[in-house]
Amino acid sequence: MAKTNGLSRRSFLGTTAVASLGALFGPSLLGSGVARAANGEVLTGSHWGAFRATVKDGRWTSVRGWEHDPYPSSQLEGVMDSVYSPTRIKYPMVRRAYLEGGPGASPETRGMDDFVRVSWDKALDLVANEIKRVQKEHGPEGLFGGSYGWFSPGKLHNARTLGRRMLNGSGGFVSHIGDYSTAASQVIMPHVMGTLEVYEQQTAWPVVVENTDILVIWGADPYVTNQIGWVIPDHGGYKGMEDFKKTGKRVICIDPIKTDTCKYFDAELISPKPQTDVAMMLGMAHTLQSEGLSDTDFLENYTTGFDKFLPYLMGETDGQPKSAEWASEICGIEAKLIKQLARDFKENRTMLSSGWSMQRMHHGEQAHWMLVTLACMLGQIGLPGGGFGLSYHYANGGSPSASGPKVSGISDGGRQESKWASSKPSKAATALPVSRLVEALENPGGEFDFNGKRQIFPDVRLVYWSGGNPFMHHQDRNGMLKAWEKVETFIVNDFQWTATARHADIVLPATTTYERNDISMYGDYSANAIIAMKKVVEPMYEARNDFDIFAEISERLGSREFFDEGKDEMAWIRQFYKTAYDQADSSGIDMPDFDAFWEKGHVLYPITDEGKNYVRYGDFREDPLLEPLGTPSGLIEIYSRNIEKMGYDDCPPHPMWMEPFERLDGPDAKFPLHVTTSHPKHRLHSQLCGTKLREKYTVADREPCLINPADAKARDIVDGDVVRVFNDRGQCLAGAVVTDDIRKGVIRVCEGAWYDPVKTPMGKLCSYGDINNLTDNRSTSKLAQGNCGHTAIADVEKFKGDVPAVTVFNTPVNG
Ligand SMILES: Nc1nc2c(c(=O)[nH]1)N[C@H]1C(S)=C(S)[C@@H](COP(=O)(O)OP(=O)(O)OC[C@H]3O[C@@H](n4cnc5c(=O)[nH]c(N)nc54)[C@H](O)[C@@H]3O)O[C@H]1N2
Ligand SMILES: Nc1nc2c(c(=O)[nH]1)N[C@H]1C(S)=C(S)[C@@H](COP(=O)(O)OP(=O)(O)OC[C@H]3O[C@@H](n4cnc5c(=O)[nH]c(N)nc54)[C@H](O)[C@@H]3O)O[C@H]1N2
Ligand SMILES: [Mo]
Repeated sequence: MAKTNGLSRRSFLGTTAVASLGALFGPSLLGSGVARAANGEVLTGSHWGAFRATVKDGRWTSVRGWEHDPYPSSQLEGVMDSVYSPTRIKYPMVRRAYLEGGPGASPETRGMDDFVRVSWDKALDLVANEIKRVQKEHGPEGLFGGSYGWFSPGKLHNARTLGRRMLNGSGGFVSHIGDYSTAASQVIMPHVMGTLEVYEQQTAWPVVVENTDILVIWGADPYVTNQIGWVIPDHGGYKGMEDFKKTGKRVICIDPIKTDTCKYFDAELISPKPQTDVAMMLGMAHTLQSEGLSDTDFLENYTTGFDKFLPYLMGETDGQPKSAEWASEICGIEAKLIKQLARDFKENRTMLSSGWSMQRMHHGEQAHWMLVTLACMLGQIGLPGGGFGLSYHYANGGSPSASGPKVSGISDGGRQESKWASSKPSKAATALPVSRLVEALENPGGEFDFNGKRQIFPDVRLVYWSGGNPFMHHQDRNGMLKAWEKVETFIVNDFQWTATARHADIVLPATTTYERNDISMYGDYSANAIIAMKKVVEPMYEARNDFDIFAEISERLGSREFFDEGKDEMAWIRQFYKTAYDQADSSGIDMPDFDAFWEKGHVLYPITDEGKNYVRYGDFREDPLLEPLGTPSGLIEIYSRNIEKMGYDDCPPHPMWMEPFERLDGPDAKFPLHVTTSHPKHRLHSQLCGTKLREKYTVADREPCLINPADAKARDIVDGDVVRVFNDRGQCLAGAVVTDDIRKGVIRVCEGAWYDPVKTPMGKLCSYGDINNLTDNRSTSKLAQGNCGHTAIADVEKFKGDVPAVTVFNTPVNG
């Protein structure tokens, strides 16, 4: 898509002027919602892409994708709207009960109390004094500062790292390990493949387009999820998909839902029962083996432990061959089709690409382990366009890489040994597997397993969150709320009144990405540009940058020098650029100096031939001895001795079908429908939920609930009805979308809808559609301790009685 660059030098001058005025006077003088008059277009970046923002009289008025972006996200309109959303937090706020009663005051009324506006000084004093108190009384284990979440992609204004830096400079804190995205796979894959696998570059799209005969998209919706990047996405995955589509080659989607991706490719759709993919893969593996189609050469030369897996596959260990017929009973796909797919995959160059939903489930470790095992039996790993890929759907995996240098970013400062040593020593874990915080609150001092280690839960009293939304992202909202009562003080930095902010004791208003200057890479995998993330408008209301908030707190804790090293925003940005500039210099790449870069707004690197021709595991295939994997054996581990040694009852040493604690039609299933909690097309989790993008998708003012016509009819539900989705853990309302796009027996309510609790005659429920009211806090297994966001069964009914209003998009009282 050719676009012209309509940017004049003049408009850049205009925006630079705004930036430097901001730097001179700071937010206090230019804030209060009155941005300096600026006319022109600013290039900046976000999780949704790079874009040009038009500013008129200090107000951001329109947005368009960067001309180098082949596929700008349709969410950009919402990004602009988020700055002006009525959900913005305007001032520092303290929960009244907390302000009056201090730490631990009536924790059970969090989320219901009103807030009191306080001055920045008062708020920062409260925060600093409380950090001091908790660190003194309880040591580092008393304070959780992990702050998981999708904060801004800028290298400086990284709310999570800045928060940790502030805490590292004082008496220490408990952090977290892993993430909600790939918790199970990122722990099992290093045992199997020697790498994280989920965050690695994929065989490049041009190679796939040329060589792949069958593209399998297994439990993924790349057309939707590639909109987003951890840094600024380049959207090269869309170009790859477009080119593949043009070849007319076969695409198969294995998904309970006819996804946008499936529709885009006009792909064959195979819809197994959710959570049964491992059984289906075993059925294919059994077919390959019994029909003499397994690639014995590949298994022999590149893998270890197939001999230990085989007796399980053939039923010699448990009397149950994992035949296609056996699999069919579990997954609901005809045995004939399972067998035919196995043969087709063998006969054709097949790319088994998989998303991550299948590992965000109970026993999620097994899914990708079994996918790898199947790929080994097919023997195409390391061949152009063959094998498996776990990141084609994320951040545009497979978008060919450039080889330019990368900018660095702010660090968390590491442990300040002198400060940490002076605080109370503790035997508790210094970092929790990220989704285990609630368990830690429930069971302080209790033991838990994690990837071969036995550890102790810390006794957390204070939780500080900046850059994430745990009252959206964590499972089992009601259980979580109960556990949270143990928290004496809950501090949140955010720019909007999320459920997390509403449940906090102290709320500090942060700026959005677009109200400050920053720098970042373009393309998570391609890394083909550096973008100057210029400030678009001045901070609204009393919002401050997280950097300045933490610097002020550090000042009060006596560690400001450590925190900011005496540098301001632009000095840090210059420093990050310099790391790239210096590398470029030594590798002979021509890069502009900082001022020229800042004025132009970006540096683009050319994509290399190496990048375009990249084949994942090509080197390993060529020479497994010279290019061994990072596993103990140097080979792909179908059987892991390390996992065997751990002896976990919920994670055996080779992949196995294991019943999740609940599933559709599973043994003792208490509810008749599976709930899938996909990532939303028009949001990034909960981000942009408070914007006008809602007009595009809400039904009866609520989050949509996809339901099959047969399931709807049986419940007398019609399109547009307000429905109640419920199970034993919780309930929420949603708006019914009756559609053949979803398999019978499955409903979909996307994650990320804002939690809006109300009391009704039916009990407490979320009136907007936060599906984590229905999910479960249990972990995937002792190995990875990942979250099970996609394991939930429930029922649905038409909502009777007075429909409660949705209030979560208004600011709270006094907010
Ligand atoms: N049931 C179920 N649950 C799930 C999932 C699922 O599939 N099913 N998916 C899981 C996954 S994969 C993930 S990654 C998580 C996502 O969980 P989160 O990353 O917590 O979700 P976001 O909605 O992106 O929340 C980011 C928050 O950071 C704030 N923020 C953004 N920029 C800044 C900033 O500069 N400063 C400050 N202070 N705040 C900022 C935003 O306003 C927002 O409130 O959810 C998980 N939860
Ligand atoms: N637009 C948008 N893009 C995003 C995000 C977002 O919030 N919005 N979030 C980003 C983040 S943080 C992450 S981690 C990734 C998430 O990427 P994924 O984890 O891959 O995304 P999900 O939406 O959870 O699931 C993908 C697909 O799996 C299907 N599925 C669910 N259960 C099963 C099952 O049991 N078997 C099979 N075969 N399929 C199943 C769903 O119907 C869905 O189409 O997306 C990233 N991209
Ligand atoms: Mo994620």
